Amino acid sequence: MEYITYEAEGQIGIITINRPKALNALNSTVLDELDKTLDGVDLESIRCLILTGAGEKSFVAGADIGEMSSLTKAEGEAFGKKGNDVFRKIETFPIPVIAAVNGFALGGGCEISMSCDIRICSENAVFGQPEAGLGITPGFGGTQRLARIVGTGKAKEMIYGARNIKAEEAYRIGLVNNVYPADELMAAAKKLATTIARNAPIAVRNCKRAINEGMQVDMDQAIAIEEKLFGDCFESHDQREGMAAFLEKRKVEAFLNK
Ligand code: DAK
Repeated sequence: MEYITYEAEGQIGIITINRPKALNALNSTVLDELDKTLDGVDLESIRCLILTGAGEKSFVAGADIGEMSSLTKAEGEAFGKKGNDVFRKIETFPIPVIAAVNGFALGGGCEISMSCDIRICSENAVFGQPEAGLGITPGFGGTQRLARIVGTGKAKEMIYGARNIKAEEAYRIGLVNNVYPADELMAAAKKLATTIARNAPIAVRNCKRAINEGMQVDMDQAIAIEEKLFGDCFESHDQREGMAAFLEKRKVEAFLNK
């Protein structure tokens, strides 16, 4: 791969967008490689993913403006679909994905972080949707996900005004869960991923589905979704072991993802 690196560290997979000369901007090749990388994750052994950007300055500075500048309407739509498909793949990926935002997260960069389950960032992170200043709308789900995460008022202020925000404000409005000194970010991401990976994998996957799918429907349907996913955990090795360990006042021996 030219622009993506993938490493497995125990039960954690780390995907790095590695195009630092363009501040990790997303061109078609980056999107294709990201798609292939996700397809290649070994879901038997990996229980949580971390997505980050190479270098100290930028997570992802957006979709590639050079590549987009001369697109026709049809090509623009196709580029938008390519990005949206990959971002939905992240959002619906069976295991949790943590965005470790190490600098600029602008346009498509903010959008890809929002397709992850959890965002944490470095103190030098900057978030924003600058598209209105470039003559376009956000095209990788920004109008939808930002409004859902921070509320419509804040999302509209940021998107209409093409206003970037710094890490502290992103924390205050709930766009990120925590802010760390830059040199502590990856350790914090790995610690969080390890905490998640320690829990029963089928349960964690079902929790992700319950939250994501339940948030799209009314409460009656949402509760029905939860019921199904709750029921699905039973008769599994991990449910039996988790409950037996509690009743026998011992630690869980191992969750086996079955
Ligand atoms: N695209 C391409 N190259 C980029 C880039 C980007 N988004 N961001 C930075 N670069 C490149 C710069 O051109 C420069 O390259 P060289 O000149 O060295 O060759 C290199 O990265 C370093 O950038 P700077 O020299 O500008 O670095 P600074 O520290 O001075 O500034 C910056 C950093 C992040 C503030 C600045 O680079 C910047 O403003 N970048 C653009 C940020 C931005 O506007 N991002 C949003 C892009 S729009 C759609 C699908 C998707 C989208 C829309 C529609 N459909 C088709 C439906 C998404 C749109 C976007 O994401």
